[in-house]
Amino acid sequence: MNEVSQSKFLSLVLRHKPEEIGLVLDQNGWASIDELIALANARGTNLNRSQIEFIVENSDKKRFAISADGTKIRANQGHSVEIALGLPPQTPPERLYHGTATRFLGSIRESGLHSAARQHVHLSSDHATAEKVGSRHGKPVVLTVEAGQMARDGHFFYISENGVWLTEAVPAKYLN
Ligand code: HQG
Repeated sequence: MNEVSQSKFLSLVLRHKPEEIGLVLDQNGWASIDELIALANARGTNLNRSQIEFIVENSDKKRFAISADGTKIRANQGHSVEIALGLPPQTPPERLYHGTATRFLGSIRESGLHSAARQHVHLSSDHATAEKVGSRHGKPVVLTVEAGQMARDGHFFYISENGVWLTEAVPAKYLN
């Protein structure tokens, strides 16, 4: 398995389906690295400690983090499994961006942004990143989110360890 497939495998088991290999995440999303390697190897997925460290350090989006004591790993964001990242609420910049596909616009105008299968709506502080995220779904369009106003109105924002802004949902009135 190459580095990209290994990274996708880590996303699958650390964000969405740990049960697929029998892995258990703690309430903050951490998994034991030794256990992860043993379970992966047991089902024929080649993965070792140095490959994991390479992905954590070099993945383009810094998707994963290793705990301070070096024994555990978790995904920084993107979860569909219910875990608490334990991030403190942060004051967002006045505007944040969300990239989506043009075909979703009608529904988004009606019901705002919801997190679909994930735990949070993902927002970027820059337009270019949002455009890239949107193009994963089709013809991209970038929506501006009035994040400052949302925060003043009592909505919470968090920033993941890899710099993605997260919030539970964005009501349509804050979108441009
Ligand atoms: C859309 C990647 C219809 C939403 C990226 C999005 C990101 C609606 C899709 C991270 C809607 C969900 C997350 C509504 C939202 N009606 N469609 N009311 N509200 N949507 O993949 O933000 O490479 O769950 O616009 O970089 O695209 O995996 O979210 O198009 O940070 O690390 O529903 O995934 O990171 O799609 O991407 P997703 P996303 P990784």
